[in-house]
Amino acid sequence: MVLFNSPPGWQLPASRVTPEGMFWRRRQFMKSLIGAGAGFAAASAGACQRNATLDVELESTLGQPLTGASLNSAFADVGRAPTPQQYASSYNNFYEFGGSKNIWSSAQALPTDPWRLEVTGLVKKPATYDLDDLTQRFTLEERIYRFRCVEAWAMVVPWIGFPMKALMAAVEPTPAAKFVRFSSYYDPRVCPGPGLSLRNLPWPYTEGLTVAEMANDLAFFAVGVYGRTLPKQHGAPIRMVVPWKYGFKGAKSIVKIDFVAEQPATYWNTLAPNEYKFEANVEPEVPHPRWSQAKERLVGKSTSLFTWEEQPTVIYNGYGEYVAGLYG
Ligand SMILES: Nc1nc2c(c(=O)[nH]1)N[C@H]1C(S)=C(S)[C@@H](COP(=O)(O)O)O[C@H]1N2
Ligand SMILES: [Mo]
Repeated sequence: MVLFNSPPGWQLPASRVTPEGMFWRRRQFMKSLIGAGAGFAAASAGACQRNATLDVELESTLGQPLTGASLNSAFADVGRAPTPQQYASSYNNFYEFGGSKNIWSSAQALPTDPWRLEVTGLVKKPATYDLDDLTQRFTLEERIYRFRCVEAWAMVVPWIGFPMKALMAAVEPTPAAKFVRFSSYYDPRVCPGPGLSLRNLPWPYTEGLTVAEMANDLAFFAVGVYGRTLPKQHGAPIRMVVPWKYGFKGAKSIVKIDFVAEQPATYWNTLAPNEYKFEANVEPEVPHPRWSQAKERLVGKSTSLFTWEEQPTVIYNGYGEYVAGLYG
């Protein structure tokens, strides 16, 4: 069966498969595609557009309509069509719910209502937001962003949410705040993790930015995608989106945001510091220790069941005009 045209090199020998690499376990993924059925055949691209033939079970995970968010025209065109949602929302990384890409159904165990997001640390006005606050306290907008995983797959996603700097304005970081730590939901009774072979992982999943990065125009909190509230597999009810960085920087299902003075420890950087840098900007010239970053493979294509389209990787994932100044 030829669902994949896999270029040599990205089917890693099992001995070299590390946590982030585990999602290339292709068999498991192929099973998920077959399970999802014929709906994958006639995919149509487009923000806020869902396919009538979307798999029913997958469709039941896709969240509630989220209206009133207008498309920000500065982030409407990335030179590529949005990835059809049936691909983006069934091909995820969320290690709390399994080590494969096929976690969309197991992620439904994530309890999102009630939700508490605590913003604390070096701020003048600490705050706690509940589920309704996330969609009501800040002005929501839609932004179509490129997305690039460190493992070289890429997509284009119409997120709905608000700029991180709007939250910063609400909590007022003090001058002592230099970094921000984002912590994901974790409950060992709910999150089976990626499997028995990987124990003692540094849960909860944490990520971090500098305060300057967080204040950048691009840095975004998503509470929705494709016109609806975030599905659990994408990190409901709120996740980070920092499109000039590799995907692992975008912590999902955030419960805590801490403004701190020193660079915080983060999940992947703790596990494998030479492979997953704290900064983790998309840089085609800087190879991952185990593979090149010069090219990327686009997830989903309308003409076939599933194909990878290869494209050159772009510095800062195409967002240099916004962020290059941060790294002088
Ligand atoms: N809490 C949590 N956040 C996470 C991850 C995770 O395993 N747990 N995976 C990261 C990685 S490696 C990627 S590529 C993106 C994938 O986001 P998506 O599944 O919504 O496309 O989520 C990131 N955020
Ligand atoms: Mo990733």
